[in-house]
Amino acid sequence: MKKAIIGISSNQESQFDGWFTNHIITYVKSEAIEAVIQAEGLPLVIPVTNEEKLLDYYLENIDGLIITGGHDVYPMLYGEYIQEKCGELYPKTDYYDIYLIRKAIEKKIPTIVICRGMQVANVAFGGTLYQDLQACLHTDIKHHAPQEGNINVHSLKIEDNDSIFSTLTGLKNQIFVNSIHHQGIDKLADIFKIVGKSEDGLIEIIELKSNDQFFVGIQFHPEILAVYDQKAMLNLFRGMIYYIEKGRDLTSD
Ligand SMILES: [Mn+2]
Repeated sequence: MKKAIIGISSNQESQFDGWFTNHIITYVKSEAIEAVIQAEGLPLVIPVTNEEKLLDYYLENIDGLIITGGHDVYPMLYGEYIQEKCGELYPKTDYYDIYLIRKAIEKKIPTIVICRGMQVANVAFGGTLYQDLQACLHTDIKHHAPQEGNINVHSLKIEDNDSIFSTLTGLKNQIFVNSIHHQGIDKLADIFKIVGKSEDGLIEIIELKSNDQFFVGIQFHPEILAVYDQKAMLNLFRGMIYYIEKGRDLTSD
């Protein structure tokens, strides 16, 4: 049986020391790849490029897409100047992610956008971001807990128990999640609906208002929780692959 090919977006970073000093490294967090493998999909890392024809070729050949985390989104893309607490920017990945997300939704490719992936999806459709949660939202919740990536550090209220997220994970009402972010969604783009919020009101799970395609946006990191043995989160990735396979004629492979 042919496996579902899941495109995984990558990131780039300039190296200032070590073996690759003065080189640019392309990377993906291993848990995103591992979650797809555990869900029995075939991960295909998509290189960072602004060559639209090349990205189109990837989009033609993938069955599903995962947009992973990375740098902060360039504030000019949502009409703001850079504020003091804004983090490191890398505009090349902004254009790359926005191109992939817009095309994936247009082509109805099943898509999960994670962390910065959800933020950049919101920007791609006209939404805005908090450049720094402590500075903008004055929250007491520990959203930036990078040392505890495999631990659930704050709660979320699920506002839509019939969402794709709740249906696939079985998680409803109140859940606990990890948190490795300092930015977040401010104004939500019109095409999305809120599925889950943290106690301070920050949007942490979104889906499309139109229910005719598979799209889930998540501010926390289900791929890390999935590989740290949280079955419910692995079921999100399994569910995407099941959704893809159900729609394909598997007997022809
Ligand atoms: Mn959070």
